Amino acid sequence: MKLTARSQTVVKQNYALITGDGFVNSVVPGWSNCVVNVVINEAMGADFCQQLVTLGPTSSLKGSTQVSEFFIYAIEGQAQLQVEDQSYALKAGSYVWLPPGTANYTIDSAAENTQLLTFQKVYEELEDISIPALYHGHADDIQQDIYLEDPQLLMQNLLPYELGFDMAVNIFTYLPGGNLPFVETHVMEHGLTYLSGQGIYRLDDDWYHVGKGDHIWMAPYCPQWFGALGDSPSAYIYYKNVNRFSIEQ
Ligand code: UGY
Ligand code: MN
Repeated sequence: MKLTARSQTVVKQNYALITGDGFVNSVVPGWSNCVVNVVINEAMGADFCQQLVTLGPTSSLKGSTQVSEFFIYAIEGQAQLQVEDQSYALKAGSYVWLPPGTANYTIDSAAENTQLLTFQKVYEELEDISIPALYHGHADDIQQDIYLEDPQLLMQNLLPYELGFDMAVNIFTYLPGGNLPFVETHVMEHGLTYLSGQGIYRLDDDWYHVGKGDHIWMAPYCPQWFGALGDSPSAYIYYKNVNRFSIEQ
């Protein structure tokens, strides 16, 4: 099945669909010879930052995380991440979570057109829980769990489900015809990037045809639903704030 009526960028108070048609590059001090698209951040109303970074052989990204945690996922290509005396190969599907307080990181030695997706958020410390150490892995090594008892819906949790982590990053794969079983409305917000396939996303009372290369921000309580279209699986990677909801004021 071929579907061509893909949606264009829409930015609303409660959500944004960013399809890349309006991207303008941003300069990040310490990052050179790369293209940085700030897809979602506080200026939009979000409580985190999501960036798409395109690198090549002369790119060099140097920085420190300070009060934020920094999640990096390689969408395509390859590059090398250096933190202190450790080196990590980033190839399609690799990811790294850098804790707050990481003094010096460097990303370089990238292949042409390497694409990295990043999620950054100010880390919320808990009194009795220590901050996790750097965490890394590859999506191929993470098992796909059946989501809400529907074998059409496969969920991969890239980060451990432990109180030390206040963000979750998951890859959600829908087999052809799969859809969320209900319209979700929840306090957590999302930043999402399509990795493959296509489908219809409901955001508030609006419906969009979305697919590979599109990004979505969903504010807390934005009603959301997704149904996959086409004859190949549909997958997106998404951020969610977790583990820090309090009833104390
Ligand atoms: O984890 C979630 O809230 C997820 N099911 N939301 C979504 O895919 N829009
Ligand atoms: Mn959700």
